[in-house]
Amino acid sequence: MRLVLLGAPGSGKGTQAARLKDYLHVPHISTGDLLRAEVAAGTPLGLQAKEVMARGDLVSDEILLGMLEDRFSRDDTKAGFILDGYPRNLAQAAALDALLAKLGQKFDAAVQLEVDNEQIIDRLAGRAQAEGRADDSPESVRHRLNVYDQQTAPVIKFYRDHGQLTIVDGVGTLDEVFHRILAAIGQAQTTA
Ligand code: B4P
Repeated sequence: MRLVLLGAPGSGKGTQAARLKDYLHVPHISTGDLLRAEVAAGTPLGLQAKEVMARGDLVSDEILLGMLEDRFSRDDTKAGFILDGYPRNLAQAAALDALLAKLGQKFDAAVQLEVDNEQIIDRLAGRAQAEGRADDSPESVRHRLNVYDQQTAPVIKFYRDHGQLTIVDGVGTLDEVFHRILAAIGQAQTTA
């Protein structure tokens, strides 16, 4: 299964991708996690990304594509993947198409988790308290939501226009959202 998970910041992409990975036995590729690992390791790339992420802006397309090509060069992605946090603008959507075409792959579904802004602000305020992530400050969250509307919403429209989009209600318990995603991608559990 090759899945692209879309949704506003805090919509639960990372949370659900972690569960989907265990269920579908494919790697979870989170561009946010890849970037945070670079920041934590203090690499030149991480130093470049740190301020941009804290502000809530998007890190450059060039850096992201390099990271993604590197990750996709690993053998574990041949059986499938859950891509979380990419693409975030139309240039990245085109780059993803080109990368997958080069690898002779296509994704099976682009799933958008829909959550209203009020709920997102609440969730990220909770995570700010629990984890202290710099980009979960109220100011940065507001900015991230604007960036999402301006740059990522066109990607949703692009996939919708191409008949590749599946929308899932992201409000509910973690289990409820998880089972909605499985149903939407035709992988619902068939327990006796
Ligand atoms: P990401 O790491 O992608 O972060 P996110 O959008 O905040 O996370 P997500 O939607 O996964 O939310 P989560 O499950 O954690 O990006 C961070 C930054 O990295 C970006 O702002 C950007 O700077 C950079 N970046 C990443 N990808 C990039 C790209 N392609 N191009 C350029 N820059 C890029 O959930 C959030 C919270 O909600 C958690 O606390 C969770 O516990 C809670 N939650 C989840 N599901 C819930 C539910 N059903 N009910 C209640 N709470 C729930």
